[in-house]
Amino acid sequence: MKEKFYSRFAQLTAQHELLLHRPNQASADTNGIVQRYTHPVLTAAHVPLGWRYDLNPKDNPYLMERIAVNAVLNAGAIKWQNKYLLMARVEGADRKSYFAIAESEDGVQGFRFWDTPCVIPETDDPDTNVYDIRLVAHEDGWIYGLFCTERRAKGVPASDQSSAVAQCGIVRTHDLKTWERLPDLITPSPQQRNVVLHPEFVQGKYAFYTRPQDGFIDAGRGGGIGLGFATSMEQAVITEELLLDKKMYHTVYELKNGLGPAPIKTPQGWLHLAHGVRNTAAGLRYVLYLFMTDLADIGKVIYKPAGYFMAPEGEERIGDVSNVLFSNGWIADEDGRVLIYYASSDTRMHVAVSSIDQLLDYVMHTPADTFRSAGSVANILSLIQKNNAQAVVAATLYASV
Ligand code: M1P
Repeated sequence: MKEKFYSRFAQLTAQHELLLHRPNQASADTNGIVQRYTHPVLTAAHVPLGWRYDLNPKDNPYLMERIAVNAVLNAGAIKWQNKYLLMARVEGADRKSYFAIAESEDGVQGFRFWDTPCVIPETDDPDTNVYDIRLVAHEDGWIYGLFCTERRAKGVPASDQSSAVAQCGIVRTHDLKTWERLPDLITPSPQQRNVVLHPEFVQGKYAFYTRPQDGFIDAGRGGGIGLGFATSMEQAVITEELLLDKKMYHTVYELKNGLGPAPIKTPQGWLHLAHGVRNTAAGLRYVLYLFMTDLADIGKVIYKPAGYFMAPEGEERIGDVSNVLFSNGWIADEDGRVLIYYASSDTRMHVAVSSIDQLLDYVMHTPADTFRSAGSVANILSLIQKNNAQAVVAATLYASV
C-alpha cells in the first residue's frame, strides 16, 4: 500500500512541477491591440499539493484529494519587489472562495503560489464568501485590497437559501502578508460589487469607483459604474454616487457593467478596463471594454470605443460559468508593456499583453458607438473612403518612382 502511495505521490509531484514550469508562448495571431498567450497562467491544478492532499501515508493511504479546488479566477495584480503577483480568487469544491498570491518572474509564465493562502480577518459580521479583489498601491502609502464580501440576506425565510447581500470589504497591507481589515465601505446602494479604489487623492479625498445594484445578480436601477468620495479609509462612507459609465440599450454593457482593475494614469487620461454584460438566449455574456477619463476631472469619460476590446475565444468560452471574460488585475510595466490578467468562464486565469501606446491608440482612434446600425455602416464607409483615397495616393507615388 505504501509503495502505491509513494509512486502516486511521485507522479503527482512530477505532473505539478511540469505544469508550473510549462513555457508560455505568445499566440500565433494578434489583432494589433493585444497579444494573447497559449496557456492559462493559473488554474486549479496550480494550487500546491500540500493544500489539497494529506501527505501522510498512514492517514491518507489512497492519497485522496481531501480539500479539492474548483477554480482559480478573478485575480487582482500588482508588481511588487520586481515580481509579478496575482492575488487570485481560489474557489474550493465547497464553493467558498479565498485569496492566495502566486508569483512569477516575467508575468506570463511560471506562476507559483506562495506557501499559504492569505488570511483575511473578518469583521463582527463574518463574510460567507469573499472574492474578486482589486489591489491598489495608493499614494497614501498603503496597498489596499477592495473585494466583494457576501453574506446571507437578513430576514429572508428558510425556504429562500439564495438571497444574498454583496458589499465592498476593505483590507490594507504594507507587505502583502499581513492584512488589516477595515470596516466595509458604506454607500447609498443596497448592494455593491466591483468597487475599485482610485490610486490618487482627489481634492484630498479617497475616490471609489462603485457599481450600485438593487439585487444580488440584477443591477436593477443601478445604472452602471459609479464614482463616489470618502474622507477616510478607516471608516469609508460615500454619501453620493455619480454615474460615470451608464449601462445602455443594445450595447455590450446593456444589462450591467463593472470596473475591472484600478485605472492606469497616462499623459492623455486615465485608462479604464471594465466588463460589460448582456443577456442572450444562451445566458449572460461578459466581455471586456476600455474607456478613458479626464486627468483633471475623473468623472468625465473622454474616449470610449464602440463594443468590446476582448471577448471569450476558443476554450475561454467554456467553464463553470461559460461565455465570461472578467478582469480585475493589470500591471503597467516600466517598459511600457501592459499585462492584462483575465479569467475565462469563471474557471482559469490568462494573460494578454499590450502596451500603453497600443491601448491609447486603440482608445483614442477606434470609432465610438453610434448606437444605430446605420451609424456603424457610416463608420465603415468613411474608413473605406479613407483607404481608397490612400490607395490613389499610393498608386501615384508608386507610378512616379
Ligand atoms: O459570473 C461572472 C461574474 O459575475 C459577477 O460579476 P458581476 O457582479 O459584474 O455580474 C461576479 O460574481 C464575478 O465574480 C463573476 O466572475
